[in-house]
Amino acid sequence: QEAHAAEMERTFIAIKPDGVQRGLIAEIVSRFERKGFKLVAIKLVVPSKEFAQKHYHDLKERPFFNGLCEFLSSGPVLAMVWEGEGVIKYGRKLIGATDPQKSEPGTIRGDLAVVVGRNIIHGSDGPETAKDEINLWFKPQELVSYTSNAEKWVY
Ligand code: 3AN
Repeated sequence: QEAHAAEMERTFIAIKPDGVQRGLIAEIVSRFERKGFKLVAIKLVVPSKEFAQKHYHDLKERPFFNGLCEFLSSGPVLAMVWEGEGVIKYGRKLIGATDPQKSEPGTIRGDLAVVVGRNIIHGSDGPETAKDEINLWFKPQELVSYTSNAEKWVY
């Protein structure tokens, strides 16, 4: 299984200030862990507003852009990189629909959030954004390569 380990898919996941303040870090991290995905980077940061604008640059024409960037930079964010087969798409599935009113029960937003402006978590929406967001939030040396003992039982 070593052969595909090097090119395993990665995604950027962030617990936003509301999720951190509500004490949901362990709950959310544990859902990704239990699934069988592997944590390769993690840090707690308070992003500047400029940094938040970079992160959400795709949404700059939307009416909620300013409020969203104010919010993301209002407190600590738990930034992470998770690795695993299909982790980008399946990570989005674990997270649930953007609007928590439409997220299914069993998903992170379905179980833990109520309104779209406070939907507690971000996940990259495709391979290109995953790459860009990982590069924006992390230096290459912050991504940790290691063999997890669970891997041979997950794959
Ligand atoms: P997702 O986070 O599910 O990928 P996006 O990329 O459409 O959804 O939106 C990014 C973030 O913008 C959402 N997580 C949410 O916090 C915020 N957002 C999206 N739509 C709205 C809205 N109608 N009003 C307020 N905030 C919104």
